[in-house]
Amino acid sequence: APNVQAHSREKISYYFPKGVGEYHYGMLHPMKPARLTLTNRLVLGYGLHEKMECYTPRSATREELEEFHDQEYVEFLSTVTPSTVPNASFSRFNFADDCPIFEGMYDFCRSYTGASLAAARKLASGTTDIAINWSGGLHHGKKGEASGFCYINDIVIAILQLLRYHARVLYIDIDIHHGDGVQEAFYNSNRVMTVSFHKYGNDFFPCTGALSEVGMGLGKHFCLNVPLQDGIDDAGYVGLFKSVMERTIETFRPASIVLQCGADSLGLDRLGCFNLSIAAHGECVRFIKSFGLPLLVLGGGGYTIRNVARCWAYETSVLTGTTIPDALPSTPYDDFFQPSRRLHETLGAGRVENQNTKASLEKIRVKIMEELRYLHG
Ligand code: TV7
Ligand code: CA
Ligand code: ZN
Repeated sequence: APNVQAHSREKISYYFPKGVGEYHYGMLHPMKPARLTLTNRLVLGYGLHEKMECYTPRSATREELEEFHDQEYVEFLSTVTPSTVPNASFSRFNFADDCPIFEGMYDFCRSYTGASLAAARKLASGTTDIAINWSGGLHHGKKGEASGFCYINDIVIAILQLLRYHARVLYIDIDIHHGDGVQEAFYNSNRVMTVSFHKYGNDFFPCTGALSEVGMGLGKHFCLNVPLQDGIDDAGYVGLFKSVMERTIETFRPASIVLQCGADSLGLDRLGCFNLSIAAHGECVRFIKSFGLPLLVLGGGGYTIRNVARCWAYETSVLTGTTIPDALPSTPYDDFFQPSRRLHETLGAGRVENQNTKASLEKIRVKIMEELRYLHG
């Protein structure tokens, strides 16, 4: 029989907020919520919804946003509109080109955050093994400030929810940008370990995430950063990822894992400069799933939107343990996927020269293994 479902297959829950793909940051802005509609279409087109429990989550409430964010900041977010932008608040809360005030911005934030929170609650209650929210993962949001396309940090809010039930939570971030907002929120905590893989150097945003940032106070050694250079390839990235994450999970022994799957680490991304294939990105997800811990899977960056949708649809198949054909299903958005209409499009391997050498990656690996030895206590 095809697709053996006999023994202990994990339960997967999928959260897609109604209308989340219909918001617009502005025509020239690289963040396109429409990629979420595209992703959801591929997920449905492949029939993956039949392998999961699908939810249309409610939006987060103001109180839920204030679990992490300053009241004044949330008040500002909830009242400002494109036509009522007060100049002072503009600089105070860091609203500028990266974080424009667009129509429905507050509802957009409540929508993706509601989904991450519902997913976290489901995991905490032990009634699902894996929960997916591709609209979440906005890792730059700060307590009282917007940053890097992110206004509300749904990840921090979801982790705070998990911490009510779980002694230790591991956060992993494979977006090409440093997960600074999440790192900062838990920098002093020994209950949340944050690990980010990212491009570092030459003023690449947000310019944090050096190897030397390892946490402070009680949180010292509970933060890891893996700074990488342009053009990293599948073998270099996946090799380092597995080796670092295996040891981290073994030593930190988390009760649950939150995985931010930013797809701007793929080759050919509009803002990125790595060379990862969808298969390699998905292999990182498969590896984390293999530990069998409660897992919250979130989206994040990703700016070549046809590839973002391919990547997250593929990762949904990985998480549900389903083999899907390389030929994309037909959707109302077929034009987006021309000319190949294949899932595993070649993402211009070698477009960006690989500045990472075997030796440079090995040096990072050794440094991190040294750092992880402090965790044993
Ligand atoms: C999680 N890179 C978010 C990643 C956030 C990256 C940046 C842009 C950008 C913004 C635009 C735009 C852009 C072509 C690209 C120092 C600056 C330079 C604004 C123009 N085109 C995530 C944030 C990063 C906005 N910001 O991790 C409107 O690129 O580098 C910067 C800061 C100052 C502000 N300017 C860019 O993936 C979701 N922004 C076009 C229009
Ligand atoms: Ca990252
Ligand atoms: Zn990013």
